[in-house]
Amino acid sequence: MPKKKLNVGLIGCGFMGRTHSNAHRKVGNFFDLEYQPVLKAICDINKETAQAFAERWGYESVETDWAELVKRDDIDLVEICTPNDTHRDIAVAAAKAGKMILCEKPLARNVAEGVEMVQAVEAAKVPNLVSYNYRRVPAVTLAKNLVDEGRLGRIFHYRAMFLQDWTISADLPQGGNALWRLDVKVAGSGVTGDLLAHCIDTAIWINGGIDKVTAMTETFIKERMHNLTGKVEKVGIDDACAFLARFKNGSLGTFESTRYARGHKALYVFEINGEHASIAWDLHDLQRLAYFDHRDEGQVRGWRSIHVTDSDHPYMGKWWVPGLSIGYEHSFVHQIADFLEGLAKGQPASPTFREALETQHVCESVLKSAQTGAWESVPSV
Ligand code: SOE
Repeated sequence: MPKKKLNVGLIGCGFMGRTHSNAHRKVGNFFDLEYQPVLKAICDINKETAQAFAERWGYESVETDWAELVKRDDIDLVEICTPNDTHRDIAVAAAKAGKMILCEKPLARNVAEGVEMVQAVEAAKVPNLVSYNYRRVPAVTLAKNLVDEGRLGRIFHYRAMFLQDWTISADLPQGGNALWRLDVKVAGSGVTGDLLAHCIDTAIWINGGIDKVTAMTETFIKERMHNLTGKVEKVGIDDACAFLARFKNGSLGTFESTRYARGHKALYVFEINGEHASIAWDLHDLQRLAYFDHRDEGQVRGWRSIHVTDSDHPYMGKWWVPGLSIGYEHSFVHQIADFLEGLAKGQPASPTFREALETQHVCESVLKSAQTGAWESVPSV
């Protein structure tokens, strides 16, 4: 059967533009899907950048203005891989133009923008998805399945950390290409929106909603040169954030993120402790899931290290043969595979904009609590 074509218009030629483009190129080779993505147009404000990207990844055409791209009749799916301050405007325009949308995380800089985005996609009834890719690492999906099967029993604790060390130097400027994550006007927040958002998304997905949070944040380097103005300017982002959470299911959460953990480049870890069993996962060893089951026979009871590469593990039957690993990039392939499968079945892939708004609410409550010093209730979506 010939596949239906899904014409992709991707905006943003950075790191995320590459992960999404790579996923589109691979997905049809490994997953049996009704739809085949076609790399129709790539957009970047810099024409040379867009042209070089188009050549490397095989895009058919180039745009320098996202507003032109979202209007094109030959585009079905708009992918937003640009800095956070552009998400709302692109998504609202794309929804009005009737396009499906895949947006990089976090959904927006804040809840107000996120709400506008949810309203736009729901009014236009267009399929939409936010790219929280770590959900689709097979070991993380397995963790979710084990919890859903009830193997852990009642959950007592959920703890997660996302640690990096790339902004420790006081000489690092803020703003502009690659450094927009340090500019609060563009990013909306620091580690809370950039890194903890991943931890919160995974936590809500696996352990359910969060009721209340209490947080502390710190900005260690108070001023940095701004690349775009050439002036030394106040730093408005949170460099580090730690918060406590009470989940709706009665379990307790502890979350920490920083870009000042010397030696850690991208250490995302989480652990869940339940009545019968515990689970732990580590991005640096992403193919393994640690599992401890108290019901095992005493003499052999202990932490198992499950190598999540067997054909009956999530997604793994689509790849090589049991025992052979896949990695970070594949979480994006799985994401687009799920999106396309959802399209064929008329069932939205998760997290939709509305679901991702829940994470945005938690981030906003965390930042509020860091200012008020009080416990803050997380509003429901
Ligand atoms: C920041 O350095 C960053 O690239 C995040 O923006 C990504 O979401 C995370 O997956 C890796 O780190």
